[in-house]
Amino acid sequence: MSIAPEIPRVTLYTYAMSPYASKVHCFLLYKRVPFECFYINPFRVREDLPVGRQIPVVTIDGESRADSTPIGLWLDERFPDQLRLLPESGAERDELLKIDGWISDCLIPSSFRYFPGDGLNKWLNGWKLSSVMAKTAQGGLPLALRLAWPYFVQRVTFVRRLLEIADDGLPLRESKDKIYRQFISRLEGGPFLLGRRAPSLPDLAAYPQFALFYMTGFRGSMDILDYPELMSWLTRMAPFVSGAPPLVPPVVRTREMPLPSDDKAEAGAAR
Ligand SMILES: N[C@@H](CCC(=O)N[C@@H](CS)C(=O)NCC(=O)O)C(=O)O
Repeated sequence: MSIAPEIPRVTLYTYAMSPYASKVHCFLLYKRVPFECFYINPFRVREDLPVGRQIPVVTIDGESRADSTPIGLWLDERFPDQLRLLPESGAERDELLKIDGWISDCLIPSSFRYFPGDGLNKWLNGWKLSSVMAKTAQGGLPLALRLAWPYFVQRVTFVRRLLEIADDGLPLRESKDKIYRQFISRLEGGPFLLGRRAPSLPDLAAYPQFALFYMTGFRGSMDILDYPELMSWLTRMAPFVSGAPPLVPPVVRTREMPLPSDDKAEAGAAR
């Protein structure tokens, strides 16, 4: 009698709007690994997170790892028969990891500045963030805290650290233009980053940094529409990060990302 192989139980501990956790969410969707999301309540991190104090954490059959990029490398090790996030070795792997480094150390800190943004947007996007948290985090958030969120979030230590990194001395719109063009230059004219024909770890790390804010309706998120190369790449990426659980839960989704007109053909061609 043959025994069917056990499917490992995979859990992603996340916040719906965490740029780092959403990287890992896209890794799992791309690899088509079945998983579930545990949306942490920011006031229960110590109690509910299996290791450490930072989101994301992934648990596979009781073994837990933190930190988005090391989690990606671990997923390739643990699920070698699924699509790979990176080539096993070689110069291309190193170059792709360098781009991921730029995403983690430059694009993501900048997102913490661009969303909320300046002036009135700081408040409106701050409330948007607390509303998404309240609708997704286990146990929700008390109303008083939701109202104070735009003030409170800017004072959280790790957010302050990221905002310092993001401060390039430029006005917000110019800074965004610079960073978006730097991203486009890393496509090297190709369908995917580094001019590759298929997505890899940094494509999956970058996708949510544009899509999350757009799909949840943050003010300023529609600026991506001014960059045709960026929009074409986002459109090509969409079929690779479809699936369940969705990157943006329906309860907080206000817009859809564009899909290729013939998405199956495009996804098939690139694989
Ligand atoms: N290097 C980590 C950074 C993760 C991170 O900063 N996560 C934030 C949420 S987006 C967090 O949990 N911060 C809490 C803290 O640093 O105390 C990664 O790539 O996963």
